[in-house]
Amino acid sequence: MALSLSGFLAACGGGGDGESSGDGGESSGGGSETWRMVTEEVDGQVQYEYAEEFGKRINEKTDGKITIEPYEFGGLGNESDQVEQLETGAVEMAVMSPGFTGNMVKEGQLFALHFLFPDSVEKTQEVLNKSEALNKDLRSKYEEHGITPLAFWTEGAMQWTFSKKVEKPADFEGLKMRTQTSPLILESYKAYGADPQSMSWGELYTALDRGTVEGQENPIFFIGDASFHEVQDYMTLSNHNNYVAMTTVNSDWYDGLDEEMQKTIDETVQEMQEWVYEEQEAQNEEWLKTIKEDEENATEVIELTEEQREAFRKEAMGVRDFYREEVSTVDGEILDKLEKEISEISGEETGESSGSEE
Ligand code: 6CS
Repeated sequence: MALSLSGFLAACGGGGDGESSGDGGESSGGGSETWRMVTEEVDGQVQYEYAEEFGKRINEKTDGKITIEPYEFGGLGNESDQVEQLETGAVEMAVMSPGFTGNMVKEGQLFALHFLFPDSVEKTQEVLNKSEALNKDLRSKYEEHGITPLAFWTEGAMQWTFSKKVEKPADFEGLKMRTQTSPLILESYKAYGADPQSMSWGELYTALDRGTVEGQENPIFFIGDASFHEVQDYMTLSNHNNYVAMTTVNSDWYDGLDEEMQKTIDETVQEMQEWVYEEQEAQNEEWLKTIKEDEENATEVIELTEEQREAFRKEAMGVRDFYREEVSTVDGEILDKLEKEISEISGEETGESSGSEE
């Protein structure tokens, strides 16, 4: 995966089509505009498909006035570069993972907490749609950095892959685990005794192949599409967390749009919540089948029992205290509120054994 800075510079130079971008909604070329939307994934994967579908809908609703140019991962740099591009307004929109913004928005690291969201992906999406803690309180924390998350959505339950069998916390002892960059993700793996290190996913296939790292977490579609299963012998179905992505915009750019345009964007973002839920579900189901049937790159798929998951849950709970005491800048207030909302929606106490709802 070549990370092309020249692509980014070319895009900043106007993308070669003379159309406007990042100028607070002003247009050129007969009233037409192009907005750039960076994603952390490549063609065919959920985030990129999202950007294409979102662009199609916006283009139709604006009678062709607005064109959205989706960028694949690598087109404008790596995940951390993309955060910076949105923050500075070099791009207008981004699909972004909180796992790469932890050094900037400390509170957003709550997505790193294992066994926080309901076991059911559907209920998790319901929480993401309805939560005031996320859509109001956490949103305003991002806005302090010039980034507005318009929606949070799941890309599916997270699973683990390894070069060795992992079924209990002790199996993590000293295991070199790849994570995204948010520091709390690393803490979550230290709690199991692992030796985590962060890196871009663009380097991950090679790192797994060479044994630089021995394990990683991701939703199944991503494990399959990025071919991580080819260089890993085991996949542990742990459902230890949900992969959450955000539809984000540069705050100044968005605030500078007229009300009608903001409404069109907001409505489309809301419509897309159901669309992307179905997209991730279909991709995750399809890839689980494909990985299981791939005889050339055989992967042993281990489904953890509720008892086995409970052992991980126990070890993970201390990380919530760490978040409240060491990470949060508001004494864990957003997490407390989110936990209440999760309990109301799932009908369960968060953090206690809940049984599988799949
Ligand atoms: O593991 C990662 O870093 C990548 N995983 C997904 C599902 N999307 C993009 C992200 O960068």
